[in-house]
Amino acid sequence: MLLLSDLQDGLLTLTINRPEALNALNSEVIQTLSDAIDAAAANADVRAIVLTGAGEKAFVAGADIKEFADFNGEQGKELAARGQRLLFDKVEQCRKPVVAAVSGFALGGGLELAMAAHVRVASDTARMGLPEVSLGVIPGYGGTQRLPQLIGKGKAMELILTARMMKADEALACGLVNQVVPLAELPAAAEAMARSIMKNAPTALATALDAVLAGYSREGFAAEIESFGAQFETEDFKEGTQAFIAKRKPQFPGR
Ligand code: DAK
Repeated sequence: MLLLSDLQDGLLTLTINRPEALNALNSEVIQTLSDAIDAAAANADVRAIVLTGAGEKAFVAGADIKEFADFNGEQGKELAARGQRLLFDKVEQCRKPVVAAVSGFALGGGLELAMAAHVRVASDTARMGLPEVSLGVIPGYGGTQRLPQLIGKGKAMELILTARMMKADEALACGLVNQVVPLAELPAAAEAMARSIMKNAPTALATALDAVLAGYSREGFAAEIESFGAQFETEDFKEGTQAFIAKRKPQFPGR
């Protein structure tokens, strides 16, 4: 099963279960998770959601590179738009609080998913980054928008342009995650965070979520989708993704 689901006393835990591929997001995972968020939103027994990845090595190591390596620009644009609508916006716009529990790698689409959640609790082993430009692509699931919203433009620029990974202490210091705990304590800490939110009035929580989101423009997301698709037409994209699959360093032809 690609997604494990467990409901206990109003708290739904959704676990992306593809540990052999470090829980990479292929289209099936995206659709399954999207359906699960819809079901949770409609289920009065669910008061909050914890979103996590199976195994300790990764929350989610990104979009499935093997799946999109041979896409053209139009397919890239369509998939970015579809993915944003199906999953990333749906998580962010969910009117029940969503807490991401992040252990190990949260890279690319994985970090974008964690950023779409409302609160992030990480283990001290977490490694986070947007490595897309090292693959010849750009963040396509809202990362160019949500990272600056969370940590500010300057630091977000640095992370996106260098493609480097951040450790948990740095992520905490810049506000990318809300709390860092030892790995063994992560499930309990994420649950405690969710339950401390869930004890509050559900209608007030839903309205507060809406009000916070109302302050952010949607224009940047549309621009990201356009630029993301265009990047799929470049030699840099072909080289970056092929190099990942062949497990070698890319040699970017550039312009
Ligand atoms: N996709 C597919 N498979 C992945 C993967 C990924 N993102 N990440 C890891 N895997 C697979 C590896 O290929 C390997 O599979 P086998 O070789 O065993 O078959 C298995 O998971 C274990 O990974 P490693 O052997 O590489 O494990 P290591 O401990 O050596 O390294 C690592 C861990 C996280 C440093 C490494 O796996 C890594 O660099 N992974 C890729 C990280 C990354 O660049 N993620 C993608 C970022 S770009 C799109 C919209 C948005 C996006 C894309 C498309 N469309 C709308 C089309 C966003 C793109 C991204 O997320």
